[in-house]
Amino acid sequence: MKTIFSGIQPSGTLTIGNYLGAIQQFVELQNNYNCYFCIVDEHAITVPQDRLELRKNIKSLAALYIASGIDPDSSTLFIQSEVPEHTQLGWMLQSISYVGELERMTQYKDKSQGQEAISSALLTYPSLMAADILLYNTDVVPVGDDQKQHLELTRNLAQRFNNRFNDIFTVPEVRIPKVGARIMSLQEPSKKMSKSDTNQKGFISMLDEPKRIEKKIKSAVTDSEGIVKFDKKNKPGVSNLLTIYSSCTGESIADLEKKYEGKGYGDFKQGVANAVIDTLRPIQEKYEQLIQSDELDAILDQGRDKASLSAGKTIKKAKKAMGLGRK
Ligand code: AQP
Repeated sequence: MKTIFSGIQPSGTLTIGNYLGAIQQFVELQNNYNCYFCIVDEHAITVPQDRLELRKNIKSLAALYIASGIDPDSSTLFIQSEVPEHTQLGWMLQSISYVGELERMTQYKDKSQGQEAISSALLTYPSLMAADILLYNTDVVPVGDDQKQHLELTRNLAQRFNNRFNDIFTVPEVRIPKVGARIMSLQEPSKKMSKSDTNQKGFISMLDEPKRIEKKIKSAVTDSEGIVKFDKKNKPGVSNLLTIYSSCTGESIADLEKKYEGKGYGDFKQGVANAVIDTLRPIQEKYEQLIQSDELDAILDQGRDKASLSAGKTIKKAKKAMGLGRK
């Protein structure tokens, strides 16, 4: 059975973008792959985090993974900082990463823009991400479109290590969903929807109440044309809403365009809101049960132990290949 690894940062409450771009495909894939799903808290600290908020977000993310349909008995769900091999291999991979290639990452450029003091971890984060993936002999990494460049770097680092030291890492393939790979901000449809966006109206959180979802979608930026048509270049707002609608219901974009032919944006936005609310309702109900139970800690303990077993074997081989330690 092939192996999948994917991680999500506990840098806020997940958005519908994280769900449609990442979690939804994890749920589909989990029966056919050996899956590792990681809460990458060490990535979250590449930008300042409030200690108590971070703790809360870690637990919340674990509950959201499970509430969305991840089965913790067949998949390994764990927290990155509880398996120290991640930072160990991350450091080793930093030693073969070049500053130039790290500086070329668009996420680094975006997140460092306008910052007075940029943490060095923000720059070296892709090497840690490569370590996350390579520790588990990962074959496939399912991610949203925004992570494509980091995945390319991971592949380069794996090949570089294998050529320079010993052939121990599997070079992973990236898997990007056909629809929903990049959900855009509701307020600035040229920008990716992000959970850490300071404009609350730009994203739909997976835990938003139905009324709030409706309000956010109704105030989403569209255009003055009044025609429901997919045209990313000229109608980015409407195209984004069509993508969200289609990813939530499984209806094709062409069918949705037909359904709303001759109707205004009011009807269309109500349809989008209903689709999102119906998608999130069962997840929110399950989430409420889980977040109040002790079950989560037991699941995360079990995940940590399973992940450590595999990570321990890889780090041993990687250290030996590089000549670290005594044997
Ligand atoms: N807008 C999006 N559309 C589709 N997929 C998305 N993903 C993120 N945003 C979208 C996918 O979600 C997974 C987890 O992402 P992450 O939390 O590790 O980091 P991120 O990509 O930086 O996500 P955010 O929400 O934008 O977080 P912040 O605001 O903290 O930077 C990945 O598979 C990603 O592709």
